Parts: sequence; structure tokens; C-alpha cells
Amino acid sequence: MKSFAIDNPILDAEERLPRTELKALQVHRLRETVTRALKVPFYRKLFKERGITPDSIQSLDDVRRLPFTTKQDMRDNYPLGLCAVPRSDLARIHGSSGTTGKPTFVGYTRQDLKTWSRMCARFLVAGGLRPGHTVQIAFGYGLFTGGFGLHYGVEEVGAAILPVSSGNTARQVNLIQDLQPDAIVCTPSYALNIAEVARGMGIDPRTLSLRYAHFGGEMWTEDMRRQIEAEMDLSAFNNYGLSEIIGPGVSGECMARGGMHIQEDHFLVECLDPETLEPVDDYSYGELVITALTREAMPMIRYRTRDIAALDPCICECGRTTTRMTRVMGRSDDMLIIRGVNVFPSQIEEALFQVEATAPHYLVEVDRPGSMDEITVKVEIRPEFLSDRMSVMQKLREQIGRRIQTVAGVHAKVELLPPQTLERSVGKAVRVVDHRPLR
Ligand code: DLL
Repeated sequence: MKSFAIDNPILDAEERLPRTELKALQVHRLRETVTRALKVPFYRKLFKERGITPDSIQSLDDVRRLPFTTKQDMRDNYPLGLCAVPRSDLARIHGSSGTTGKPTFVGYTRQDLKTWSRMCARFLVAGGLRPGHTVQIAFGYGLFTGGFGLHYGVEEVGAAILPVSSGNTARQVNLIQDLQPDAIVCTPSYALNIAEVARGMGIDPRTLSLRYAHFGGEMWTEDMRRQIEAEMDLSAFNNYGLSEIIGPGVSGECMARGGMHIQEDHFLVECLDPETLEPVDDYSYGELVITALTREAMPMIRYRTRDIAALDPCICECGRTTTRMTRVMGRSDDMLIIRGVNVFPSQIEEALFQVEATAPHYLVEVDRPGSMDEITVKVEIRPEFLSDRMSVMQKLREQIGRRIQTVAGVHAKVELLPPQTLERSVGKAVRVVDHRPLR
């Protein structure tokens, strides 16, 4: 087993402020955010309708008086209508991939970029990165926030950067072999791809130099973590963020790995019932709604992320006092309703990992041939479990079907695929294809 950092540096005092001080800072910054948002016509109009001024914010509960912002609001104000600063004050523009419609853009001032680097540096340090390490960045560089966000985060820590970007997977493996980076940052599905390509090149990924991985940008499960850690002999840490708020850096895991510490001095996170929009209890799953407390260029108010997770306010053993969020279980818009049962792709992933014969490569297809939704789960089988005997394969199909029924509560059609059939991701993996006619 490779060795890991055991010291526990915490980068900023704000990460371990007593809760009362942290809350006071959040109230102060929320008021400043309202002041900045008044420069945006979209918010000015909404605030006027609701009679909101900066003085309306006296406590954190007052956030509930503020309006929500949605992806549609960003589209309606395309491309940069939600900016609170003149165009000449922007230092960078990033964008979301636009897989679900027109892309959206986010602007950053120079100060926003500094804040962002610091946010990324905090979770990288919490997850073991130290000056002197080398990090391979296998996130795409471009409009996507993953590449540049992590790049400057690693620089802020004082570690060395290998800015490879995503894709050309054999080259990623060669670079790891030749330059011996300590850590890699990418999506978890891309790490699996890299491990697989390495094996195809005759290299055991466990013998590579990587000791840490910082994964984010897509949903993954605890089983997926175990699998990648075993395949690559490294420690994998989860981090979360979204371009509308800043990019990576909203939250990330520490060595305790008991949830992701939210950088609460910069982000106010509510967890709401997506139907009623009322707060859910601590530890209960709901939609994360995030207010950016320090963004200069785009003061985002109560952004409805659609990400479903739960909040844990307990103080962590690492000494940070910030609230932690669980893994994102899925996006409310990825939730499938199959014959009245709510299913997240993460539940299907969990079920598949419980069957030894399956490889971690799958695709969920949804269709509605008649009046009922149906799901088909296509999953690759590990080579050693492939058989020419129909009865063996049929048994395996039934076993997987039963697991899905138990874990996700739905009946799914299961299709077994030979190894290497599904397309591999170099960024965010596509796990669900919805063939249903548009509702
Ligand atoms: O994916 C920012 C990012 C880059 C985060 C690199 C972490 C690492 P977007 O492209 O705007 O930004 O996509 C944001 O990705 O709303 C979640 O649905 C999903 N997501 C991000 N991180 C995680 C995670 C970046 N750790 C959307 N677990 C978010 C689950 C995640 N889902």
C-alpha cells in the first residue's frame, strides 16, 4: 500500500470558525450580496416587487425572503445579463456544457478568480495535496470550469501542475509513467477509463505513481470509490461544484471522508423539498439551493441546483466546523419515475456493483412503448464471467434484475454486454438515455 499524508493542515481560519461567528459572517455577506445584486436588472425588479433591500437581511432565515434563480433565468438573460459589473471588469468567462439546451455563461472578476483558486486549494489540501506534489489535470481545459478551476487551485497550494486536459487516454498513462505525478484530478468515470487503458497497455494501474485522486463533476457512488481505489491503489476524494455558482470548489472531502465540507464563508447552502420548497430536516435528502456570498461578477441568489443531497451539521473530526453535504444522489431532473416509483441512476449503479460479474460500465435506457415507462439496463460483464451457455447468462441476467428490484424498487430489463462495448467517457459519463417522447 502506498503511504499517505497524515498531518492535517487547514488552509484558512474561516474553515474552523465557531458556528456563531460563521453565521454572523454569512449574514453580513448575504446583505452585501443583496447590495451587489441590486445592480442586476433581473434581481432589481424581483427585489422591488418583494420590497427587499439589504436591510431586509437581519438573520440567516431572511434568505427565505429572497427569490430563487433557475437555469431558465440564466437562459432568459443570455449571455451575461446576470452580471453585476461592467464588461470591462470581467477577467474570465466560463460556460456550462449546454447538454440540456443552450449553453450558459458565467463571468468572473479578478477577485472572483482569486477566491475560486482558494476554494479549490482548500479542498485539495483537505484531501492530502501538499506543496511539492505533482498533479495531473485530466479535466478538459476550456469553457468547462473543471480544467482551469483545478489548475489554479493546484497552483495556489504550491504543487506542480501537469496540464494534460482530458482525452488521449494512452498518452495520459504514458505521462503518469514518465513524470510520476502524485495525484490526478478528473471525473471518476474517466479514472476508470484510464485504468482500463493502462491494463490494455500491459501496465497494472496499481503500480502507477498516483497516491491521491480528486474526483468531481459527476455522480458516483461509494462502491465506485472502492472499485477505483482497489484498481489504482490510491485514495479518492470527492469534490462538488457547479459553474453557475463558481465551478469546482463549493465543497470537498477531508481525510475523514464523511461528507464534503461546504465552504460556508463563501456559499450559503439550503436543502429544500423540491416540491414544496420548504427546508428539509438535517440528514434528509432535498434539493441544494445555493447563494454565492462573495461573487462580484455574478451574485447568484438561491440558485436551484437540482442536485439532491443531505446536509450534516455535526462538527467533523478533522477540526473544520463547516457543514458537510453527502454525495449527490442524483439530479432531480435525472430522477426517473418508473410506474410510480422514483429511481435515481445512482441506485442502479449501487445495485450493479453488488453483483460480482458486472463491470462498472453501464447505461440506463428509458422508453415508453405504451402508456408505461420501461427501463433497460445495459451492463458489461467481466471477461471471466462470460459464458457460451445461455442458461448461465440467463441466470446472471435474473440475478442482476433481482438486485435492481431490491435496491431501486423497480423492474428493469437487463441486457448483458461483452467487455469494452459501451462508449468510454473522457469527462462526464452519460449514464441515462431517455427515449421517451417529449412530455
Ligand atoms: O462540473 C464543476 C466541477 C468540475 C465540479 C470539476 C467538480 C469538479 P458543471 O459542468 O456546471 O460544473 O456541472 C455541475 O455537475 O450540478 C452536479 O449535478 C454535477 N456534479 C459536480 N460535482 C459533482 C459531484 C462542474 N462531486 C453539475 N458529485 C452539478 C455528483 C456532481 N455530481
